[in-house]
Amino acid sequence: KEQRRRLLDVASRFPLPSGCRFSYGTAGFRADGATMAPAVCRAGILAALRSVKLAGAAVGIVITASHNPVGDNGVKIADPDGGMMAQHWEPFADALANAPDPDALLQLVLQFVKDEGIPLGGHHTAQVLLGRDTRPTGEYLLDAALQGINAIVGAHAIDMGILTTPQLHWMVRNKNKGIKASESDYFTQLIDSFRRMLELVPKDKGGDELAKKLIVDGANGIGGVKLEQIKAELSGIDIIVRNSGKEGEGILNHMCGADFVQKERVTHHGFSPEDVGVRCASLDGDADRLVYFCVSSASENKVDLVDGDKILSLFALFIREQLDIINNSGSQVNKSLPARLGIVQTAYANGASTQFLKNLGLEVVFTPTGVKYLHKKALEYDIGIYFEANGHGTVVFSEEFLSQLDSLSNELSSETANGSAQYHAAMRLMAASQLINQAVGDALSGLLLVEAILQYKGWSFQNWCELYSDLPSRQLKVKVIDRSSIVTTDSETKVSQPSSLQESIDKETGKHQLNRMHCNTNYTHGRCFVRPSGTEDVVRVYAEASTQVEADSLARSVAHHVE
Ligand code: NG1
Ligand code: ZN
Repeated sequence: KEQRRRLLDVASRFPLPSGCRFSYGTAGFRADGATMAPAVCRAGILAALRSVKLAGAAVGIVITASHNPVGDNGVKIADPDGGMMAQHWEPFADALANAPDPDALLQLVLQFVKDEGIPLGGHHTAQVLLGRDTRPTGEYLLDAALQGINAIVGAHAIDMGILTTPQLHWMVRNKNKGIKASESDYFTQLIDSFRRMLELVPKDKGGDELAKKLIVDGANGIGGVKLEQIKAELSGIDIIVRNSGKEGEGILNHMCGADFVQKERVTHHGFSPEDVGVRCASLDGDADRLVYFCVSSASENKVDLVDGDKILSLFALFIREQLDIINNSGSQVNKSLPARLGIVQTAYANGASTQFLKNLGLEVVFTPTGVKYLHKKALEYDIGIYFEANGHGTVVFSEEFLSQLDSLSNELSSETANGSAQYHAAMRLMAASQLINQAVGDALSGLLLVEAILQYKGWSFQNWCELYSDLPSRQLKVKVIDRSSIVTTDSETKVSQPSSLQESIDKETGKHQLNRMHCNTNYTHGRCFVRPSGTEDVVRVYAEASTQVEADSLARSVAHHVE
């Protein structure tokens, strides 16, 4: 009775405006922040139910719209392992968000509780951790989420404050593992593991002063704020934060941030000719995306970009190198550590990166767009590295591998080998596994791992950038009446419906050959695919060809077929 009353009550407090339709897309619900309260409240109900279902394990809610404009907002749910909410709950999430009135909402919940066997009504408990980014609608939406959570009897909400998205995911994960989970624990882990990584840099490497200077574009979001808090404790790099979100610095994600520089390839607001040649990193509004760039020409404000694919390539090289040292060092200690290393990309990965990774003999697999797919795939390996081209990604280590690594390090340290290359390599992998966020892609932890690896290799930004050259590519957005009429298959690389569209794409693609310079890829024609976005009301078109002119024209002609 009490439960029913609470649900009816909360639903009547947040009526659904007519004409609103929410869909739990690539990364939860997103819309204009001012219209989001009903969906966020219902996400609160959903998160509490999820926790009840999972025997009271902590579940997370993040209120953010990531790289999208400041007026937008969104909400997504993190499962107890710190990853995205299990996908089989998404249809219920959609139905709940769109329930037209309190009665319909109550009936939906009761039916779902029954179908899923959620022990509601018993002596259950539930806990939900909440985090939000710096958007002005964040506080108001947080309140809507709290009301939703409190509508479930026995549910307990814990507001963790203003955080980066990956911080909240990390906290949920740690809380459920019964290990330290506060923000200061998060910072301590980053700072300590980064220091250990630097201690393991070979003595002949350590760079000059320029190599230590790093300018970080914080997208006027939360990432810059957090970095400012810890940068003094990060010895070994000299971080300058621009677009830090402070009063007067600019608007969230506007002409700045990882999405902007990755798509536009020009310098941000806040950068000047004086920055030519300096290594720069760019975060997105909630600091789960990271790309690097270098202002290459002051006059044309052009940049050299290192995107998620190249960050992934750097991580893959580093990890492979450490595994090789451990397994083939030929040192006096003959211990090995078998490890399945897997690379996970999406169709948006630049073809040159895929070829580079395959040439290294690495196993590369593809999933549809969205971290929920990439992360899950990466977990199938001992070490799984995944990145989206836009800069969202991480490295995940299996528990089993980590425990083998731990015992190997112990053995090596107790023998005469504690100064050996093998021991150092094992320690580097251990430190990297603690530095890089195991729950989700995290720009802050990714940035520190990049910096440590560049120092380890003694590499400049240019050395890294020149690992391979990106194929020219173009991404376009097309507005259509109903984007769901386009259905894709084969990890989104082919359109299955309408079938005539794929025929047109094939025809256009055939016209654009890759010239010989790029023929070391495994295809010689251009590449193009389209898919409906899961976060915006658009269809995305992606094209690659041998020149920028051709990539642009391929994308444009396919966009015409989509319209
Ligand atoms: P959609 O809108 O489904 O393409 C975008 C990004 C994803 C992911 C999500 C979540 C591209 C092409 N797509 O998804 O990679 O980051 O947003 O923020 O970059
Ligand atoms: Zn983001």
